[in-house]
Amino acid sequence: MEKISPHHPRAESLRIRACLVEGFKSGLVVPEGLAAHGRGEAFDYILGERTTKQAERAIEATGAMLLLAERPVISVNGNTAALVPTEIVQLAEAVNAKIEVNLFHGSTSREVAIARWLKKHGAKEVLGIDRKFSTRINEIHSDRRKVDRRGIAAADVVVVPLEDGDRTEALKRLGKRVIAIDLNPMSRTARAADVTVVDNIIRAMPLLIRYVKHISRDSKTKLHRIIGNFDNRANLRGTLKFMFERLKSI
Ligand code: PTJ
Repeated sequence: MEKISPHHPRAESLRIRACLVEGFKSGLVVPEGLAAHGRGEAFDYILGERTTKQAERAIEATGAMLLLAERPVISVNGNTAALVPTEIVQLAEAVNAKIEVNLFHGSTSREVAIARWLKKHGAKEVLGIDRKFSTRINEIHSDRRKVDRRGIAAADVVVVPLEDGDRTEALKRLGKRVIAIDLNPMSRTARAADVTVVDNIIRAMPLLIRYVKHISRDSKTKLHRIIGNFDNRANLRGTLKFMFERLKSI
């Protein structure tokens, strides 16, 4: 990876970009993933590249929902795999979730490369690869319709980081609870999800793992209360207001 001076004023942003470029070169990320990252960066810039109060609230609700879930699944695409492989594995272990590769731009070789990469980072099992367990969700109108019988097809809660719009709505129609991580609070995914974490996945994942550890011994009643007190629409409105105020102050 190209050396980035720690003194560069935008060192962290350059480091994240370099991760994606490496991911692209090694066959994890599609070219469209680089464009998607650029869109995310623009929103992150408006957020001040910080985790907002609203994002923290959504992260807490995410932790509670995952701990209460019976069959939670973390869906992984190219960008997510390139940016936070270790954290995906740690979160899955902390909440006993399955990890499934699910791609918008479907490709067997990329699925295999992503599964291999996640295993290199400690994942014991990665679903979405073995044709034997493959099934379809017809309501989804992209390559993402191909899912694993043991994973997304059977899940009650699905985490969908850096997502395109169509799938969240379809998963909701199938009665699943959906948690999105998306820097764009106006996206269809952000609006359709039960919980939307509007934050850079790079910051959100370590924080989510910390929250999960913090609340993992809480009673089910307390976890249900955290979810009951969380209102995604109000939280998204709060995020938009935060962005608006920040733009005004700039
Ligand atoms: O690997 P694949 O084939 O599954 O494809 C992955 C991409 C990301 C290309 C695909 O899902 C896609 O086209 O997504 P979209 O529709 O561009 O949406 C991606 C969303 O993620 C956008 O709303 C971005 O703002 C957001 N985003 C980008 N980078 C980050 C992010 N959100 C959180 N953290 C980021 N680092």
